[in-house]
Amino acid sequence: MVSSGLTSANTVGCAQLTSVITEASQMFAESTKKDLSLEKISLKAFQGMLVGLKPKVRKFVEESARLCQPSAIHICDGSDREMRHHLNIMQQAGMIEPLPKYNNCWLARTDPGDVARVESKTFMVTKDRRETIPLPKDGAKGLLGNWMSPDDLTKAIQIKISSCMTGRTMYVVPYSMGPVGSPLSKIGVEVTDSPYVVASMRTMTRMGESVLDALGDGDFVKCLHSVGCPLPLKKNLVNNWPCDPERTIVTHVPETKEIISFGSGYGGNSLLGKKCFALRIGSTIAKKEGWLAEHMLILGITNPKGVKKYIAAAFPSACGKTNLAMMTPSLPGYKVECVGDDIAWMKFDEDGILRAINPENGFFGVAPGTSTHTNPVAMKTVLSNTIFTNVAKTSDGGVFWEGLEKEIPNNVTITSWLGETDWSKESGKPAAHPNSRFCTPAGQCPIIDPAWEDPKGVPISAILFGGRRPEGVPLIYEAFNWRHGVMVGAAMRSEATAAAEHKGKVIMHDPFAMRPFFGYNFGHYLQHWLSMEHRTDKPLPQIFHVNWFRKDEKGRFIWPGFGDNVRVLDWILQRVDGNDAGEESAVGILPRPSSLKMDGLENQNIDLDELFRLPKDFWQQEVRDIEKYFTEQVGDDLPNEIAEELKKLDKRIEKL
Ligand code: GTP
Ligand code: SPV
Ligand code: MN
Repeated sequence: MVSSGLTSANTVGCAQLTSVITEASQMFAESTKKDLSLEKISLKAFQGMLVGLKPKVRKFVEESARLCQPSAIHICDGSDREMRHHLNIMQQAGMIEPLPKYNNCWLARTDPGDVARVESKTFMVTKDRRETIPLPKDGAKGLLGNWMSPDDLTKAIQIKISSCMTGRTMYVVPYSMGPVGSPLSKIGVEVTDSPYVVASMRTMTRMGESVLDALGDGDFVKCLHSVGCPLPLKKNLVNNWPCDPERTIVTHVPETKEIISFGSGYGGNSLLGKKCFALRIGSTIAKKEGWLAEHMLILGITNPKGVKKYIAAAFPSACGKTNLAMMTPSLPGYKVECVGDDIAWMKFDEDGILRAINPENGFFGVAPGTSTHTNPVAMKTVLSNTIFTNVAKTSDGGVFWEGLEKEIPNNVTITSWLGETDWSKESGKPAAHPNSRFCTPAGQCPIIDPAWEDPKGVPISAILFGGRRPEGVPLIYEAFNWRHGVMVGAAMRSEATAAAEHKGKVIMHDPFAMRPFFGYNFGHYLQHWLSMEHRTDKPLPQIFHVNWFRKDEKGRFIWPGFGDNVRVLDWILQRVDGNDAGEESAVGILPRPSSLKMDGLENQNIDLDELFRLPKDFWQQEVRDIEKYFTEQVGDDLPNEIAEELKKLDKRIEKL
């Protein structure tokens, strides 16, 4: 695994890792007596273009092909014609079907064993374990990511990926995270045997020829993805959806900038530009280069006076990022525009202003709960050029999911995501999978921000943290300062959702909404966030914590949420403006009475006292839980500043 003898000056006696893919393909070549020449593969496909690739990309593609043994290679140009071709292939294979009610929309149904990210099978690979995860203490099981050694990676993947594409086409997907050519953008090349992944990457990233041109012979993130079902099949597919859930593994090597994902064709497991590159590998690059790669939406908000600010917000998976990013404000005179709904790359510009780009090009949004009432903008966005996955369909060629009950014609019948015809609510089962999603081009969003592709990014005035907290956590509070804000991010917790394989609604720690996406040791990540204070002489964005999900004793949400969240954003704008709209509390700065605009909600009986109540016993327990989490999970890697901030919180709560 480790290359012999070569020691680079900046790795202090530690040999550099060689490319896992190079090594695996060499080992495969040595271990088999087969003819691994590419001629017979490439003649069937795009020989001319393979020859036309610049040396680094070509080497990667050829090594991947030797290792995975596809029967053809297709180098994607990113054109409309090519997209139609891939949709055709999938339709013929029975992987997708058209949704004639809309324009160029499609329904894919996965194998029910392949419906969400598999965090337990996702690994970061470094020589030193501590680089990836803090040492858990007191016998605790580490919950801040999974580490694997380079040697174990070789063992884990060698057999799985050797010949894994036999009989299939290997697609080569060159893609840019961020506008092509922006100084904030980064390039990846994904080889995959899934046309679904190709079509989805075409929507979610800038993909194709222009990216190869921008890349030249430069470095890129190498992404190898396989559904793990070589032909002929060993067992029948379910829903014509190839995957191998029992053997699924998703691995990342920051040092060599490689991602290898095997066995799953869905979501963050397979669209490797998203969580794998933009967050896991991205956060390691950001650490080195002095910027931030975060699981955050970015929105622009204009107040009735015409003043516009940009806000970034980190909520865990399925906790409201897409909805906030596309919000239709219920207060008159406000306008929200969307820059991104899931990921933000943020960097200081030459003036010391923190600016953000959305590295993505599309939305991979949660379907259930999306409706013309909750998110009319998303509903308009998905009417064309969208691939829906694991939603239900209606007999008139449309889609259905939980939350759309009032929006489908009376006379239609519903087929559930599992293919049950004549589905009804009485079955007691959901029509759509809770993690069913739409994959739709961002440029189609009716409120996409005019600056969403600005290569410089947009200036960030406020950063929000939040989660699903049924109890105790107020609707909004502001951190006293940056350090306190970093502690608030570190202490984030939320109810588990269906976006990953967790069961039930337990409250989980999810610091910075990044728990499943940290590319390196969370303690070092905190240090990196703290260091932002010293990287600029301009004011940093103000930090806030929001909770749309507090419930009453009957389990009902006590805040209307969605478009009414603009009332909270309005208060944030007042604070950013320096208005005296807040008062100190034990947890942070709360809105002064009447500074939260409630006009128009008079008939809804909203219990503001309950929304902002700080129960002493709850907060004492909260501090104890966070302290335990920090001690057990982060241990010696916890920065002192964070431990001190938690102590200060504890003291303030004592006085409640
Ligand atoms: P990922 O794409 O997994 O990262 O999720 P996300 O953070 O973008 O979450 P999204 O906006 O898709 O919301 C997930 C679920 O939460 C949907 O079912 C929404 O309807 C629901 N939701 C979003 N905002 C609110 C809110 O303000 N109040 C309530 N009650 N539910 C909300
Ligand atoms: C999330 O889980 O936060 C998502 C969906 O955005 S996935 O792309 O599958 O990670
Ligand atoms: Mn997400």
